[in-house]
Amino acid sequence: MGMAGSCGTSLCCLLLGATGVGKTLLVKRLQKLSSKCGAKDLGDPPATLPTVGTNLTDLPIGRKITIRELGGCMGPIWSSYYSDCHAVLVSGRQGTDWVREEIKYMIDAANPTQISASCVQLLSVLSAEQLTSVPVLLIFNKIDLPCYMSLVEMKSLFRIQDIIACAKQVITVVEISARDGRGLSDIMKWFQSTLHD
Ligand SMILES: Nc1nc2c(ncn2[C@@H]2O[C@H](COP(=O)(O)OP(=O)(O)O)[C@@H](O)[C@H]2O)c(=O)[nH]1
Ligand SMILES: [Mg+2]
Repeated sequence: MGMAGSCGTSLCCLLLGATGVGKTLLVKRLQKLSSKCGAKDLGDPPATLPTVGTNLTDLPIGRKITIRELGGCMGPIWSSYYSDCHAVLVSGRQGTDWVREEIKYMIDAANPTQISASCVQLLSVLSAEQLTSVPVLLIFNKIDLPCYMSLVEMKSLFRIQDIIACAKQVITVVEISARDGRGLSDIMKWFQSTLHD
């Protein structure tokens, strides 16, 4: 069971990703969408504070789902939450900062040891033994921001297709904006089809 007790009877999902990619805002949006009133109008994005440590949120989607947000700085201990995990959401942002950072790493990657930290983190998640049969949702957030690289180009830079082909998990990719709400319904559908039982 490990850390399992922390989720009680609900299904544990881990939400992983670097600081600032929009994990907390995404969780707040999903919470609003899954609440009884269904919130057709999301309204202005609520303010988020940088998450210190970890953050637990319950979503009443069919069976109760508990999302545990773990930021990039927690990377070294992500694996202590892998046991009893039912799904993993890995988020990255499609916005300019992230792309710039990744391009920088990628271009510097004439030196093969300099692959981007987030790519390495993703690969380490996918190769974790406890997660071999856990469904994975790969989230590209902030599609509302201007981006000088198309998603197609970015996916090929990250070799997303190779990663999906080599991984043991079923990986679904979604493009979203936690700010304007695009793609959030795809995440809800993913939860419903992945975590029904
Ligand atoms: N433009 C835009 N900004 C976003 C989006 N998602 C989150 N943000 C902003 O990014 C910042 C960091 O978000 P937060 O949820 O705290 O990131 P976290 O560190 O991953 O939890 C906040 O200012 C959010 O309002 C998005 O889809 N589009
Ligand atoms: Mg946060």
